Amino acid sequence: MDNKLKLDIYKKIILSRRLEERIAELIKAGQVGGFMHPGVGQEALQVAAITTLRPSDYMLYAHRGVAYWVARGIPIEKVLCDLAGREGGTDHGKGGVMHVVYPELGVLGASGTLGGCFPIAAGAGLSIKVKHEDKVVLCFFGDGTSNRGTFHESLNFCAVRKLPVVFLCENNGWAVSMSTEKSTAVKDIADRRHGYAMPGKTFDGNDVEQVFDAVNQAIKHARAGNGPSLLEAKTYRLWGHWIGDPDSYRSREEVEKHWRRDPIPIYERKLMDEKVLVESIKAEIDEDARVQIDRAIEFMQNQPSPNPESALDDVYA
Ligand SMILES: Cc1ncc(C[n+]2csc(CCOP(=O)(O)OP(=O)(O)O)c2C)c(N)n1
Ligand SMILES: [Mg+2]
Repeated sequence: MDNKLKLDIYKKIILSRRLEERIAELIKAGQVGGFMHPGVGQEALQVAAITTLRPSDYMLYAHRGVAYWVARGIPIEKVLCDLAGREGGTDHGKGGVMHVVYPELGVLGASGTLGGCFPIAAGAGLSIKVKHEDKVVLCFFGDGTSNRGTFHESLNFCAVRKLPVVFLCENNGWAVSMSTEKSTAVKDIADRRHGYAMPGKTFDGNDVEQVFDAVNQAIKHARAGNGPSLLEAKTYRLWGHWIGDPDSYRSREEVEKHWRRDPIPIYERKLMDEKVLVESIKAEIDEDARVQIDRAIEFMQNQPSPNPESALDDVYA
């Protein structure tokens, strides 16, 4: 990773965190009615992983956080319009943030029915193979989602057909109020790769370089025609499951312990030690994020609601 790439990743992580903090304020103040699963604590992993893709590749995001879209380069004002139900959104404000779709950058959306992402990723991978395209698919999913039956069907299919799909589990320890320990027999979800004879590994999802290296290697493997991989990034959801979640199912000590592993100060310290980041640039990056977010919120607030007569437009039938 060169210094430019490191700083670019850092900027996107900061923009994601600041945007989510503002979204939480807007929702709590009743200024937007949208629903949102915050990704605070998981930004480093999402940004570093997506940075390994080319613009022509496909990705399916999981339901948590804004960093996927920031990392992919979807204009943040569009995402805010999706959240707020305004015409300027990627889906004209009709699908909410669970359905941000941006085909220009291969963003195929998320599946509100968790586990729906796996067969969609397999289908995208199959289309690449049939059309002999030079593309790959990156499919994010949570630890809880890994226990759906579609996981088995899709990973086996991708392995048998050697499809260019990288499955990346964001293991944040919880699925709403169900801990991974209670729901999942294996300690490391990537161990399931042995059942599908595919490569993969478990790594620290709060360490930008570990994520980048592991995902980059799996993406290259897929691009070279060698088939799918199963990766697992260990991370933690630092906020509640949704904005407003009373979060009463975890101890405060547990959450506190993980705040000490917040990926942002970890990466900042690393970049400062390497002299890639200095206090003045850090302040500029923060200010730039604030300006971008202010502009995007203003754009969103000036957008109309979608016309009710357009409700059935874009519906496939
Ligand atoms: C099939 C299905 N079951 C339940 C839900 C409700 N639900 C939404 S998010 C969530 C938790 C998912 O946990 P995980 O996959 O670990 O992702 P995380 O929320 O931790 O990021 C659940 C149960 C759903 N959307 N779809
Ligand atoms: Mg989870």
